[in-house]
Amino acid sequence: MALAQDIAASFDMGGRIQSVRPYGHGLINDTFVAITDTGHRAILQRVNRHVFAHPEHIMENLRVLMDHISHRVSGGQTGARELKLPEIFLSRAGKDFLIDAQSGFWRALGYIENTRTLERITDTRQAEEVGFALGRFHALVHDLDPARLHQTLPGFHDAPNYLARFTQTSAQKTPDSAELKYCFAFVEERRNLAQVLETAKRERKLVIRPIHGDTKIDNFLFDITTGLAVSLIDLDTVQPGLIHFDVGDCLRSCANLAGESPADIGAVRFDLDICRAILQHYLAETRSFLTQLDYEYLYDAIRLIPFELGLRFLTDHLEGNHYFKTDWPGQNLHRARVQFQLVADIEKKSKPVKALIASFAEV
Ligand code: GN1
Ligand code: MG
Repeated sequence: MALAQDIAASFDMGGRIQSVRPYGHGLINDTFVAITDTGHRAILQRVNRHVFAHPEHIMENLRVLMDHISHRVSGGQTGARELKLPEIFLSRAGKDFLIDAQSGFWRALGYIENTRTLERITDTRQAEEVGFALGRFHALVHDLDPARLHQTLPGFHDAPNYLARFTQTSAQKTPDSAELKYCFAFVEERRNLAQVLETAKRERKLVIRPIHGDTKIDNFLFDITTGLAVSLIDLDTVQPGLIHFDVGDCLRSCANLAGESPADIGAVRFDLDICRAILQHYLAETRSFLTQLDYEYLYDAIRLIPFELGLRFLTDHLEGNHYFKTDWPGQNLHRARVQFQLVADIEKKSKPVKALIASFAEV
């Protein structure tokens, strides 16, 4: 905390720092909120260097993104509703980040006032807002050349690679609990699923575009007064990818009303009403540039991304929890089971989900 306070004072936030407190529930970076004597708030983050090999690339991407979006807005091409991005505060040395004595990588971003995050979606209007915000984000960046963005996390949604790593790690372990046995068998039955998007990408059926990369519910900001979604934050994983990663990730997070760590795994469901509301409003923003093939791979993405995240949690559990922060020893195994339960429910509902997508594709 003392370090975070020192660091906060080394950024130019337009006032003297009054307090610095831990903030949010991120599983990767260390996040704090700093308040100045002028009443301004800023989000201060130490980026996890074990995850991001080149954190400076995150900041370069953010500049490219902001430049592109402000261009679009000033060009008058967007509708009246705008999506806000956090401003970047410069360090007192005039840079977008600073490195502390232990090589820690810090950056400070503007806090978007009068907003809140939702722990879970409680009505379809919020789901419509999520769909709008993700769709608008994709619409704003779809004409940005993805080659202008760094790969901040190479292979971030490379499911075959996650599967290969799981296979290697699990080969050295005997599943010694009913939970592990269940998870191992669950993965075995779905080995073929892992390659579906990577194959489509290789065969050029799907297009590489700039994506957000981490579209869970926690990263959507809602205006406290109006309830409208006004921002999509946590832009560390903005990089070239498939919009399918974002849509799949958004639905696996938002349509699972039990959340990522429920006490009762049996309560995990894929909610069709939430799915419908998100997709409808997402597609209203993106249909002008999506292709027929994009629609054809949406169901696969919705099924794949929770499977991929389950694999990531499970592998991290087996490897000693070096990647995802945990509060208790079996948490990553528990998280994996939650994602697999969600996959199973999506599979059970494959008919209505596919019908929904088909109905939107025809409009
Ligand atoms: C991580 O950045 P954070 O903690 O919100 C992870 C995502 C997972 C998510 C699951 C860089 O997100 O991929 O979907 O946890 N981010 C990274 O909660 O690995
Ligand atoms: Mg993130």
